[in-house]
Amino acid sequence: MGRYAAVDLGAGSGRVIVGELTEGCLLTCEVHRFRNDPVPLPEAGGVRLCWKATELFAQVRAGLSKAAAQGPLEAIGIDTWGVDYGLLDVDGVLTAPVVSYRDRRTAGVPSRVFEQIDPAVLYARTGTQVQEFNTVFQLLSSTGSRALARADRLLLLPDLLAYWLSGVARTEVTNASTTGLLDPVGRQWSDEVLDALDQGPAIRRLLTPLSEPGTVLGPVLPRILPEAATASGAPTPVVTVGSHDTASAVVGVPAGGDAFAFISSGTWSLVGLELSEPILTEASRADNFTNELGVDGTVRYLRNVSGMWTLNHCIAQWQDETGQLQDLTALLAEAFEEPPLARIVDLNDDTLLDPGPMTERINALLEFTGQPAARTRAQVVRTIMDSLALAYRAAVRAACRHSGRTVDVVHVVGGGSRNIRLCRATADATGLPVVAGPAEGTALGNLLVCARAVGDLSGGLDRLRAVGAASCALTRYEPTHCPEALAAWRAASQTLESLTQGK
Ligand code: LRH
Repeated sequence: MGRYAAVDLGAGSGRVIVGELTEGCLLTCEVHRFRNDPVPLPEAGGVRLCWKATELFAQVRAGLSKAAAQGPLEAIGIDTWGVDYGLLDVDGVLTAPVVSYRDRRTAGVPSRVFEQIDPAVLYARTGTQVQEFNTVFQLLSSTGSRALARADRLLLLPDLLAYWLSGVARTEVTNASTTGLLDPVGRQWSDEVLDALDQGPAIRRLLTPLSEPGTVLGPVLPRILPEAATASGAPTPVVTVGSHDTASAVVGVPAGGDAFAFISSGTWSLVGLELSEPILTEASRADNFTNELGVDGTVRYLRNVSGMWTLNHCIAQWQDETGQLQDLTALLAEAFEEPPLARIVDLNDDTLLDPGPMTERINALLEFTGQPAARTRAQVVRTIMDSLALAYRAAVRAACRHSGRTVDVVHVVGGGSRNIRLCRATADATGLPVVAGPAEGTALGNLLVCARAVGDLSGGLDRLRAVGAASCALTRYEPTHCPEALAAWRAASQTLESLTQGK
């Protein structure tokens, strides 16, 4: 029936995926993939880790151009990771490179901000978990900079790419909910937070109007991408989707009903529940939950769990040290020969946040918490996998506790859904069946919302998810019933709790 293009940018790689709607299924095909590595750039007084924004745009164009060469496109939707943004001057030109959220310019900024606004009030107004890289902290870290003074508009990354494609500057609301400046109840910028900050007026004047997912922004500019056209020959419209990648991933969860937990498993694992209202309690804040906005008025109540980031950097380290490509499947097989739950670390520990060699940092954490060192690669990988499954268990249980909801299944979408051993461990750790797939859940969610935005699909999330579920192969993992194994997971979860207490 129709063809749509999803631009899905992750912090390690980007892709353009075409979806074709036929007989109630969305058939997807990746037409372009590219690396996305931040680059350190000198700046007065230091070095900043930056995204190559214009190069990313060039790759997006190249991918869309390939997609358009294969047939008409009825819509283009863009999603990326959250929090990062570009600043544009009155002429629409970037006033500075787009800084990566992994840059440490925000170190210590939250505590300075809390002199202006009480963290409890900030949470009650925005529902956003404090992470140093939240947009609000990034902005306040560059107070007084020329880039900020010369800026006329702030556009989050997917909105910036959409602006470069269509000339229309809007802020899509699911990604706006990662800024720390949004009121998740009214789904509007939070006047109360902006009023409380010294820099509030300077920030407010940069913010553009908000759009919900599924809004047609406008046709792609013919001078930017002349080849992109619909079946009727008009320039392809750029539409807003869940432009925060996790929001699109949650649309791509092949669930029926609402008794499910989701894990969107990529560089980060985002673990939580889909709710109709945010939870803004002190208990929720203390437990590091965030209320991000979802498609169709929903709230993604979730916790960020790091994990694959740590594993990926271990693998890169071994590759550098040995000069040999590491085979993840073989590493996982060896790791799962090791005794289970022998070592546990808090994967969200600040010391694991920076890129670079990881194994020493993991061993430092093990030593600090009185555990045996992980001496082999298999032991390191097993430590990460067990710790990740435990972190999933903790997040699912805490989300249920805070929301009063019960769930009967955990859906794992994203690259991690291909990791059979992790999926099995997750089923055992949570005590719930795990349904794994689709691995490209984010692109699928993006495409489903594209199709609906231009009228090719109708109905709510249930309907979109039914089409999504019919479009991919899923694997189900049942949890163990072995009492000893269950007891071991219970005991290990108490260890993890003691490691994370007070953080
Ligand atoms: C995952 C993600 C996550 C953010 C992080 C910056 O890709 O969007 O939700 O916290 O990247």
